[in-house]
Amino acid sequence: MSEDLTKKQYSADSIQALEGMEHVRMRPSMYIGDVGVRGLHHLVYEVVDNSIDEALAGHCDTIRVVINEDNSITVEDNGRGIPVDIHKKEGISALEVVMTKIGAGGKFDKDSYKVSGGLHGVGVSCVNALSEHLKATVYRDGKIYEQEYERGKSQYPVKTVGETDLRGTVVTFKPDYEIFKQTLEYSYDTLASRMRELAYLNKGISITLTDKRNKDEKGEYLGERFHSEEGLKEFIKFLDGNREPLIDDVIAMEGEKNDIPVEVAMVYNTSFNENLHSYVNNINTHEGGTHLSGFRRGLTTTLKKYADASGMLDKLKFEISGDDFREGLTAIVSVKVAEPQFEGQTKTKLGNREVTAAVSQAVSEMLENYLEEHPNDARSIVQKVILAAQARHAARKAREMVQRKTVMSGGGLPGKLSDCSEQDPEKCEVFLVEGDSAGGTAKQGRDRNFQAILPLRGKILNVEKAMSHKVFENEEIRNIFTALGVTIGTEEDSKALNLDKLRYHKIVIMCDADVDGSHIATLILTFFFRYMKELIENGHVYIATPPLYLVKKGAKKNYAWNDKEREALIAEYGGNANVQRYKGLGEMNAEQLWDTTMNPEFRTLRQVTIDNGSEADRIFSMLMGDEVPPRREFIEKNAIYANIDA
Ligand code: 0RA
Repeated sequence: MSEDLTKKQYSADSIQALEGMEHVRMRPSMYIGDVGVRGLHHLVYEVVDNSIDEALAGHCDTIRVVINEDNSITVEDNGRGIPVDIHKKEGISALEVVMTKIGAGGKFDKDSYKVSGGLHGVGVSCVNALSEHLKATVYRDGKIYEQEYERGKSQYPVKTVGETDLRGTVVTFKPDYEIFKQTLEYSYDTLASRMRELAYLNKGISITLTDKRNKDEKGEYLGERFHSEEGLKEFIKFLDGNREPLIDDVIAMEGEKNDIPVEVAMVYNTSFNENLHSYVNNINTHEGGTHLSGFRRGLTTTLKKYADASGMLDKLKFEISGDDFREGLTAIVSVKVAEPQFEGQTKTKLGNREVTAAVSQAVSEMLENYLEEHPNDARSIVQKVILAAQARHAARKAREMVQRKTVMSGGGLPGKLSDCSEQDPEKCEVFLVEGDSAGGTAKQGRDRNFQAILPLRGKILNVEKAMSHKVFENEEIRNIFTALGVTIGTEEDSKALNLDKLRYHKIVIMCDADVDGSHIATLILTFFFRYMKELIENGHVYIATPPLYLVKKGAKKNYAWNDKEREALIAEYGGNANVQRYKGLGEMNAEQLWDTTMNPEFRTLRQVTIDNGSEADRIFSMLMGDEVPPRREFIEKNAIYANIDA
């Protein structure tokens, strides 16, 4: 390091900058969250964010993202181009400052919304530090400038490489294998859903995604262009495409309240789910916060006022609660906050107090207008709210039973649960097993010290289509609640989850490796997603992967999880091997099940994660239709392999 520096005679400040870059490489998770699949994709978002900022400042309208053949990424925009003149304080070009100084970020403009907190806004220099190689090309003032870096260190001063009429910035980076040890492979779908989301959140900007690793039958690269003229209104239509609308149109507004830009769009559908998605400066705020509280407040007060005045509530014998106004509601709240304070476990909860009133007022005005202009829709909404209130009333009894049973220690556990002896939840695992027979095998095969088995009867209830009291009345679902030690619902919030008494930190869904098994796994996942989302968010939910084949020859035998492995084994055994296809867990004996699927030393568990909340919501609403294949595909695609026992 010092050799490089003396050669180039960097100033003292840039030595500090380099040390900053070293720190990023030493502690990458502090900057990008993790060095797994998520962190890898985060690098792309970080670079794209800079181009989005340039677009929001009004200087660019097109962003191109390319996944190159070698899994490097190119992000190109038609903005002003990062300045290349010598930065007075640093004594090096502004481009180099942006690329190599932690915290410079390239956000010199005062009027752009600086993003701090969360994991965004750490700057393109972080991406540079974590890239084996990065090349920046700037089209500006008639010239093309270029600079390359390796692991964050510039390889030469910015040079002019040609002339041009164009303007813009192109960044190509290859994530460093020394940092991203788990995988270097980009997921097209993951990037596509984020780019789509960004296009909806920032209307008018065109974002293209091209995958140069794959060509279609016509020899063209896989790719999409994301562009929205109507923004959130279209986003809502996209999210709710698989649901039946209750009202004619999407209710939407856009404006500024107390200097805070607020955008809201919402619709009611005939489902029983509440789908609220909130964003601050384009960041999905999973944990909600003041903007979401403002939305809820505005919605509740306005609808309540309308419902009271309509006389439709006169015969109702109990109070309407806040929840009742949100059943069948899909809504997006997007605000831009100059200095956001992020709180919460994952730093995705907005803390700025002033935002609540701004959003609440915006929502009230928007809704009042809509209700006044659409009396039929207004009646439909109020009727839906009344129905929700009645159902909630009915569900209360069922839910209270779930609560009471769980509160009792020990004795309240479901009879079908074969518990483990270990008491420390962190060390405990529970397998949710499809069917009593596989449950029996699992019970014999497990390590009873730390592994519990809960057999589930056939197909559990599809919660996507059921009202919540049906869900709480369902025996299998009640068993899951009590076995896990999870309670739901308080007086204020009927959907609040209490995980304090969670009895197992690993919850493993173990189903047959076939279409039916995938269906059952999806039903269970749907239940977790709708009723115990934090369980997934906290990384407690896993899917077991039983093998598909047993390959035998003489005394030799081994398992295969896919066709490639099967063929490899056959080749290894010199052909002519006996291949048994496992159609279900039931075909394995206890020992085989332990060896392949349950033993922490050999098994592969797929950890279930939520990359993109709105996309997950859309997919669950889509998958719970009648077709099984997309369901299966979803499970295979969305659970990442994780060597969680390492
Ligand atoms: C600050 C000033 C100027 C451009 C940019 C930042 C800029 C940064 C990025 C990052 C990716 N794409 C970008 N495009 C532009 C230019 C100021 C000026 O020309 O007056």
